[in-house]
Amino acid sequence: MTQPMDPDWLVFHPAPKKPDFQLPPGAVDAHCHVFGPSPEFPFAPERKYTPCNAGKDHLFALRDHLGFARNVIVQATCHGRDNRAMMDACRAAGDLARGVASVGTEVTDAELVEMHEAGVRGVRFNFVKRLVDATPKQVFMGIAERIVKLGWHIVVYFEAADLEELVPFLESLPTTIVVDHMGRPDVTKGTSHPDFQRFLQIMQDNSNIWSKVTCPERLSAEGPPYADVVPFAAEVVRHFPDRVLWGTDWPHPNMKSHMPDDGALVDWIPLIAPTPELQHKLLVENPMRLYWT
Ligand code: 0GY
Repeated sequence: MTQPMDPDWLVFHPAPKKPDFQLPPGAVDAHCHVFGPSPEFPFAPERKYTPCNAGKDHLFALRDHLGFARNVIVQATCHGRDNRAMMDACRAAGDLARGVASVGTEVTDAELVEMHEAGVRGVRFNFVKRLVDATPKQVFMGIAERIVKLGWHIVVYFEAADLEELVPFLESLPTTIVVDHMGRPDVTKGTSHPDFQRFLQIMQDNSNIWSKVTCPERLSAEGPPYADVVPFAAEVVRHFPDRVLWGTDWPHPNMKSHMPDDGALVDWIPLIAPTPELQHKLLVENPMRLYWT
């Protein structure tokens, strides 16, 4: 049965602009999702939101329109630990997509191998309370110990306020860690605020921690063109050019203020990575190293 989307759900932009910024050949959109389509891929009973359908065909059309070569498809919480829609999209894309899964302790080794064959190269540990029920850290640690054998990494999503409490856990994880959206800084506080400085220091202290410099539309207090987020992302790119990733976050779950134009988001990239060398690392070298080797 088709599941109707939440009444306040904002649907992805129907006709994004062609970006003015020309992406380098081989650029990777390293953070995006698929939603369903349901009923083929139903949303999970435990989900905290019901989105619109946003399937692989739309995603691939957007990839081509914006000028990306590849996608990294991150399992969205509306699908819980049912990774079928994400894996189906990865398989359909052939070598042009990789995936990040959500798994629980019930996952079998055979299922992990099947995911790897579909293109999965990481798991996501989500600590954002509005998106998921809490998972004990020892459960995450048990999963980490299993996926490390496949050469996978761990994507972590948390709110800035939770970083301090999470540091010992993050520092104990046995593989590469990728932090979603710079740990969601409060951009109204400025880059010199201790919270953001702590985040930079943690990256400085742990060479296995990467950051996605993503989601200006989510972090901005001002709205488009997201100038208030530029100093944060630019600082992370400047300090850690070999450990940053960029993605559209299409189809932009849970945006309430507005729906971004994905082409305008691409035009934001040269503001945070001002040289061709930084752009190449951010968009090609780094994601290729993490997902395609
Ligand atoms: C994002 C952000 C969000 C949602 C999810 O999996 C998800 O449901 O990631 C959010 O609501 O902040 O990265 O897409």
